[in-house]
Amino acid sequence: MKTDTPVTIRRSDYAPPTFLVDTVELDFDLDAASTTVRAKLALRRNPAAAADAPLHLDGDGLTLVQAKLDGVVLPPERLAFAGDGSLTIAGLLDVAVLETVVRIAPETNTSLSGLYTSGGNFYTQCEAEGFRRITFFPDRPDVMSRYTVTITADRARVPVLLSNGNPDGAGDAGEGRHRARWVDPHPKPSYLFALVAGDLVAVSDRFTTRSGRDVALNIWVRRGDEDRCGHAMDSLKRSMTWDEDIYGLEYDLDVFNIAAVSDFNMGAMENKGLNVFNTKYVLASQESATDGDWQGIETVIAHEYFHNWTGNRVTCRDWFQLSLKEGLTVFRDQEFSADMGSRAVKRIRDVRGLRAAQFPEDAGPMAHPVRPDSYIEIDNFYTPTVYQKGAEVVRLIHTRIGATAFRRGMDLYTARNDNQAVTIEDFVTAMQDASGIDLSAFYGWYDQAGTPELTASDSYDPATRRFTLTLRQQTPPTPGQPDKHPVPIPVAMGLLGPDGAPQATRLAGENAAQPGTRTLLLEGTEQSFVFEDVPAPPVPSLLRGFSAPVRLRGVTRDRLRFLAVHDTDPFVRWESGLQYAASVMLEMVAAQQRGEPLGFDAALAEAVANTLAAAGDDPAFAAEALSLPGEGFLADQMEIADPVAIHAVRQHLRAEIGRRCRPALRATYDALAETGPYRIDGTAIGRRALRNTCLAYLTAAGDGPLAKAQFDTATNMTDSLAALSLLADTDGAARDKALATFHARWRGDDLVLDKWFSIQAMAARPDAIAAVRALYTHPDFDLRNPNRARSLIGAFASGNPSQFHDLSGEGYRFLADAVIALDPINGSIAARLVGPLGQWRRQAAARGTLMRRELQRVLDTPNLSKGTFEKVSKALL
Ligand code: 0A1
Ligand code: ZN
Repeated sequence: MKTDTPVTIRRSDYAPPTFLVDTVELDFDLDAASTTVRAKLALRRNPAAAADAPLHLDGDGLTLVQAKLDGVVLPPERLAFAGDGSLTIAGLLDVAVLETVVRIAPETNTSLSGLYTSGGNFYTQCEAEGFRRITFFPDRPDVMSRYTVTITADRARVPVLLSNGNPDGAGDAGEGRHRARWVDPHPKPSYLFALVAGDLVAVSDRFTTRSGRDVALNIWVRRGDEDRCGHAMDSLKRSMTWDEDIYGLEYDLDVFNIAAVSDFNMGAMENKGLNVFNTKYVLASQESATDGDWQGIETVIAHEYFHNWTGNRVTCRDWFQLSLKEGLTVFRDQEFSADMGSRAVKRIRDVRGLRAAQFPEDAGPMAHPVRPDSYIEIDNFYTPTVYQKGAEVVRLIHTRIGATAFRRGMDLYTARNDNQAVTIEDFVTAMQDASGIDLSAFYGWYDQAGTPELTASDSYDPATRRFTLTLRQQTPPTPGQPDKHPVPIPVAMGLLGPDGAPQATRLAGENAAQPGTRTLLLEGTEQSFVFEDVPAPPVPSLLRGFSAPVRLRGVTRDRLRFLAVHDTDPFVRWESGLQYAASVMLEMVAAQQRGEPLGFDAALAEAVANTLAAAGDDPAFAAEALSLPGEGFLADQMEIADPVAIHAVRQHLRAEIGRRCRPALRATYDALAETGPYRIDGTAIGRRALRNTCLAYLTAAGDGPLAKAQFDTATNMTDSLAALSLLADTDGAARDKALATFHARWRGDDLVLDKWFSIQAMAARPDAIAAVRALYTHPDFDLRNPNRARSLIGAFASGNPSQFHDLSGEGYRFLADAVIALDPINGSIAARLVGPLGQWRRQAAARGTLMRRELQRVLDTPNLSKGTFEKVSKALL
């Protein structure tokens, strides 16, 4: 039996709130089984709303004990409850005070939205719509209020009581209980409310802002984790300095608290003055954290800190504007990380990530614009499109108007919109006003889904010495958007002479030639650019630095090889090598499908040899250049993917390159052996990355003992895990022993144990599905913990394509079983994990049918969460 079909919320239906809430007083009497929340709201009719409009309060799973309006208890007939738990009260004066008392049960809250417990401590998560699980409130971001919070709890079991803003007194509450008060002077939307309470310890430091404010910095963790917070604290201080230096933005409270929790749905949350973090993005030590973990911490700490201005001081009017804060804040954290390390390598990694997650999303059933038109469950729209593509769109504007005008635009944006809930128009307008450049065409990037395809063609006329470059764009249709319009595409480019030397460029109509990179702007469907005085047929280098999130077509293999060696732009050098390899590999996939021998393109071995020879200059870049296109990237290039053939080709190539380049790979591997103390700077990380890339090729070529030796002697998690993941793909005793050793050593550390689950889930062995099913019932597996659920279910479905797509359909069945089991526990995570089944249109019919059958089985499950319903029903359309 199907319950109510969930409602679709549309952007075009936006209506302002009927009442504003100027101040909120919250009083929590904390108890894991039954917490009492008293709320006092100072209400004021919104001048923008009708004079007789009723008050609408969201609520979800709340037990109402009492409601008083202007001091008088409201009789039940004044309270109109709706099926979704919300409450409407009519007949209010223009100014009113509402007091409510509700009960909630944090310890049975497995959704991790609202107030919940983890390891006996209390945490909240309110974005996007969790505050309504704490108290009755107009839970929408355009209602901004000043909060005062009082927390009372058992002193012995809950010694630490935290909320937003600045502390404002604490004291005894009798009967073994104590109390603390917090005042947040800044008005904020309810999604930024936070409470953290429990038996926690702080790692503390201080920061003095540019204008002299002394800020206490605290990172709150479980006892025993104190010695793993150093990197998070350093990253925080660097972020604070960077935002002052680059944007003139300072912190605005006396304390900045971060609390780490091991049960958390996402990476972290920017609650005003009290960020809550997944432990994964706080805790790190040499022994337990990989280089990826160190970098992830730096990025996420920066991201949440930067939200204090882009998100908190200036927030979103409604959830359709989510990218207003997320796209902009990702852009800011990307730039921060680029400034902290190698800009080129950072850009390569970000583009890799965009293509791995966002491009497929934009070509699948959940494709949506950066600013969506509708949603059923907003949790489903915290996506690579809203975050990463949103950041690319901000970058397009940055490229278009230049860094100086962009900074002026940011000043204007924050000054005009401070303490307001605004829209993407307010951002674009500020950038336009600051630059004097018409940016109206850029709304196409916000409102149109799908990845534009950019095709380049050119001709050279020796008689006139003219070179004509023609750029053409086209965006494929996406669900609900059959017809697409052209969008403005900045194409950063240069020309190389036949000898590979960079050439100055002069467009027809210009007086002088310009050296270096210049940016062409493709505005219509097709446009030709004529370059004058070109002495010989040049090779164009296009989309330098990945100047637009598009798929570039039409570059020949010869040119790719040429650009990979000669271009001045490191991104294009890397990209050309990657595209060359991808083109060769896709041809091999076709051969594999026809049952023909795979062969080998000697140019690939040559490229590897050249890269290794020059690797000393920039090992991090070399590691990127040596990494073959991933299986997902290749699948995304194919109309109908063939995950098994892709895997076979990639393995074959790795082994072949490993064999042909063995001496050079081995020499590099040996030369990069760690000698001095462990460091996590860019150079040290780059050296480890390159060394482990060499190890992967050598292992693929049959040098098994090397990985075992590295595993046995590694002194840091990066090297240990790199070796273990290679061993995990092999057969035999060494594999089992290494996995057992690793488990025995790390069984007490959740974050490392997640890696142990993931490595096995991603091992491309024929018994993978059975192994994953066995791990699902392992005593250390816990479906309720999002990190653990992702480490097994997500890692298998997204990180092991050849086994997930096994023709038996058992991989699909496992995923559907897990989603059905998880949905009633945590619908938000279940909806995220179900994603890979939605890609059935990109698989051959035999697989597609099996995938659809599992989607249907999920859809037929009674009481499915709104989020999972939305993902599955859209996938089946
Ligand atoms: N605003 C956070 C992301 C976030 C979103 C939802 C959450 O719970 C369902 C938690 C965090 C960020 O961008 O970091
Ligand atoms: Zn964010």
